[in-house]
Amino acid sequence: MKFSRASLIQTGLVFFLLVALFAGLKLIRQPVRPDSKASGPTSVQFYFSPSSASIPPTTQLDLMLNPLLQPISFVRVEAYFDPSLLQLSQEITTTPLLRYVIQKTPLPEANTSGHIIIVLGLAPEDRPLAPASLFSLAQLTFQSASAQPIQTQITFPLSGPQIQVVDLSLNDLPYTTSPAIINLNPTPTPTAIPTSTPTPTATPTATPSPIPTPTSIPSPTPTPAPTATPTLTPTPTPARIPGDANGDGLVDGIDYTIWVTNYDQPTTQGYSAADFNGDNYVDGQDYTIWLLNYQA
Ligand SMILES: [Ca+2]
Ligand SMILES: [Ca+2]
Repeated sequence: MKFSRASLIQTGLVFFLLVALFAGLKLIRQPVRPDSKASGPTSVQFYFSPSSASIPPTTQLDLMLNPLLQPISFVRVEAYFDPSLLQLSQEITTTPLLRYVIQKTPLPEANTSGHIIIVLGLAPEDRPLAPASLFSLAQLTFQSASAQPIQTQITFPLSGPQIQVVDLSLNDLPYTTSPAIINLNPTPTPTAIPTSTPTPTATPTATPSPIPTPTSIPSPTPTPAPTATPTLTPTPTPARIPGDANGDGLVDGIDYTIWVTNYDQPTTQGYSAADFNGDNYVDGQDYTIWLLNYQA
């Protein structure tokens, strides 16, 4: 009997230990569980307000941007419409929140091509006021250019470099777009013949993708024989301040002018051509680097 009693105690002890171990593991594991908060940038939204309209009468459509709390420093956006059906009735106006109008298609050009390009930058003095919630990026006023009752759309390019949104954390923000639906000269009797209007497939001008010149890998500086005292290696002073295109030690309007001159072009000139992030292309990322380092 004493033999079985001992084994009973032993088994009980082992069981107890196992339970304790299991509970302990659970306790340890629970707080470790990651919150999956490491979310990257969220998709900003481009859309028109109103999202559908009947023309005539002449109607203003607001090109809206919802940054979803990400402070915006730079926006490039394009839109297409069928100029045989719609015409802009006045010049495009843009938001005062992004005061640097880098590019804006003039009315005659837009009404000929049916293609609108808008490129806006945050002014350096507006850095604390970077728009982070829903705002009207641009105002487009359309009138009918056709007498036929027809449905048409104002569309965004599907993907590619035609749209770029950069925030103050230098994120290239992903985006979603929704077109505007325009009912031209709607007939009073709503004979709902849903003729699918062929959307004006505006041939997007294929921007030549920059030839990715391999960025020279910095050769590791030969570390001297390990000395006993771990001296802090002084960080090598960069040759130039980020955003300083002309290398005069200042980040100012001259550097902005150099950026504008080289905007939307491939380059291998680095800082001298305002390619501050060294990706061999001059775009909104470089603009934001200039902006973040601008000295009044
Ligand atoms: Ca400079
Ligand atoms: Ca660049």
